[in-house]
Order: sequence, then structure tokens, then C-alpha cells
Amino acid sequence: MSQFKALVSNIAVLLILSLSSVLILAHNGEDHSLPKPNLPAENNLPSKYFHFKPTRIRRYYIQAEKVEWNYGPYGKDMFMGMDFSADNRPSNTTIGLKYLKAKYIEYTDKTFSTKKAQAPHLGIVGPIIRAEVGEQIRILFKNALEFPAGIHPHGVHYDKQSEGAAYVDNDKDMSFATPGSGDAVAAGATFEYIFNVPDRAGPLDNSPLSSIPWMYHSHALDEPAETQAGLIGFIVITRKGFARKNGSPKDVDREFFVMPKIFDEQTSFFLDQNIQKYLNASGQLTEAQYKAFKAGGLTASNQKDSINGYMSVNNIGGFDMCQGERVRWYVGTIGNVDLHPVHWHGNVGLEDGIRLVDTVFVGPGIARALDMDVDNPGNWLFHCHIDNHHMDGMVDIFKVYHKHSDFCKK
Ligand SMILES: [Cu+2]
Repeated sequence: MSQFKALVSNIAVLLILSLSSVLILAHNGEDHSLPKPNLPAENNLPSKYFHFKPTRIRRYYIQAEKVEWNYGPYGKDMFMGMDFSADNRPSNTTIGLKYLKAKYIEYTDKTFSTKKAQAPHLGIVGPIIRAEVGEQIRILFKNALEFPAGIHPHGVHYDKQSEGAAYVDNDKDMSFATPGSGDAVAAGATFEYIFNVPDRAGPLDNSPLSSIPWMYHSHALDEPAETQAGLIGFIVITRKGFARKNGSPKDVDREFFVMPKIFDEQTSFFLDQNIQKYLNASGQLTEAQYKAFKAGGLTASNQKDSINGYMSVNNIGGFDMCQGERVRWYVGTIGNVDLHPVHWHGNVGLEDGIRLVDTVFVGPGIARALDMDVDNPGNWLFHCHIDNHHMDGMVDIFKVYHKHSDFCKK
């Protein structure tokens, strides 16, 4: 009998519990209103730097363009001295090494007719945007792509018009991209970005570094699709009084830029076009095959572990320097799980002016400087120290010529 009582009371407790949860649910269900956004429009007025008086204006003319990119222009894995792996060879189920990508390209003026020379080692990386502290950067950006794009800078100062990023940032219009701004520059359109370079964008007073790097990238309607397509670059801000005419620091012999990145071609804006161009050139794909490729059938072979868009030591002749020189490496990336400890053989350097290292760790959005007083001649490897990344292609060679070599006498 007592067991029966216990059962009844247990059932009663269960009933009360379930009834109360139904009541709680009913109560929660009554409130259908979303939390009110609190994004006062006056917050989007220009800040104190609006009255920033620049010592000089540096103008850039940068166009985003579609290019056919080759991750391995030498056609061989120059790290292992053999053919590229099957994932990187074209077949009817793999695209190979050539892809349609997007690239920021610098021109000499607003007619966008004459390209400016770019250091060959930069590869897919966009033009270096340079300024000295106190100056202002003005970029006339032209979007020659078929999708909206832009330039979102890190580190420098900008107002809402020049932020170059689309999101709901204003109660008033509640639009994703503010019309007329640089949030998302439409296909074929131009926009002038204005970036101020106050003290906060440059090296600290007590830092041994005369210049520091920041990233820039497209951040318009689909940031991953735009950056995986290739719209990424570096900004370098030089200490006041330390810049050459072209903006590079006077106290450094050479500068190199390193962007370790797994380009995810599955996420790129050009996925569809790449399937059509490289796997369906003669219309051979069935609808089912095409759908399978779109759904992820290419995912493994579409991950390109690269440095500046080159895999397995294919950026040949890019990283040349002389024994005895002061070399500044800038390392940075943008991406997904792009966590890369980049390791140099044979030489060490001062990381961000703080400590001597031979490995610099970066993640998406992070840019660091490594000052190397190059003392050890040789053809040296540098690579991501994560095993899979390194073995899948995130490796290159830098050449330190002997100080008495012909290369260094020039
Ligand atoms: Cu890595």
C-alpha cells in the first residue's frame, strides 16, 4: 500500500513539474517581440579624428579583378622534388592548381590603365598600402569583379563611410550595407576610402620597430567568399620621420611579406565558376555530379595550403637577401582555422621588437613583424610548423647570399 502511495505522489510530482514547464513555455511563447536594437544614429557621426590634419596624403588606385591563379607555377612540388599529390593534379574529380581567384591590383592613376610593379614574392597578396604616422591614405577603389567587394582596413582610423564592412550598424535604415558608403562597392563601381594614420596606428614610442603591419581585406556582403577568393593584403605604418619616399622604413635593408593560408576554394565566390571552367569545360558533368561537387565532393582537394598563394616552394626567386642585412619580415593572415606558426631555418629574428624567435605564430586578422639580422648564408626552408599544413604545401625557401657573392656586390 505504501508503494502505491509513493507511486501516486511521484506521478503527482511529475504532473506538477510538466504542468509548470508547459506554463513556463506558454509564458515565454507570449512574448514574440525581438529585443530592441540600441544603435543610436548619432554614434555613427565622424569621430575626433575627422579634424585630423594630415602631414601628407598618400593616394592609391586599387582595382579588384578576376585572375586565373596558379598555386604551383613550376608544375612540380619543389619542396620534395616530385610531382604534386593527386589532390593537386587536374583530373575529372579534382581541379588541380589553377583556379579563378580575385586579386587586388594597384594602378598608377585613376584611369586604371597602367599597373604598378609589385614585388614578385607577394603572389596573390594585394598591394602594400603604406603611410607614415601623421599622414592620410586615400584609396580610389574600383570593383571590376562581378560581386560586391571593398576594403576593410585594420589599425588605421576611419569613419563609418570608410569602414568597408557590411552589417546592420544603424537603427534608422536597418540596411545591411549603408547605401553610398564603402561597405559593399557594387560590381563596376568605385569608392574613395579615407584612412587617417594617427599615432595609434604606428609603432609605440619605446618600440625598436620603425614600422608595423596590419591586414586589410574585403568585408562586403560575404566576407569568407571574398577573402577565400583572394582579396587580402597588408598595410605598413612607419614611424614619423622614418619613411622613405615610397613609405618603406629607412633603417631596414629589405622587407618581405608572408601570408600563410589554407585557401578554401570550396568557400570561394568562384566555386561555381571553377567547377564549370575546369571540370565541365565540354559540358560533360551530369546534374548529379555537379550537385555533388557543389555539396562538398571537392572539399579535400579544394584546400590549398599555401604561402602568398604558392604551394610547395613555388615562389622561386622571391625571398633573396644578403648576409649582414637587416631584413624585416611581415607575417599575417585572414581566414578560417588559419592558425600558423611560421618557422625559419638557419636564422633568428626579433618578434614585434620583444624577443628573439625562429617561429612566429599568427591567426586570422593578426599581423606581426620579425626583424632578422641575417647572419647565416644558405638556401633555407621556412614553413608552417603544423605537420599537415607543412606537408600539404605551406613551405617555401629563402636565400641568404654570402656577403661577398655577386648578388650582394650590386
Ligand atoms: Cu599552418
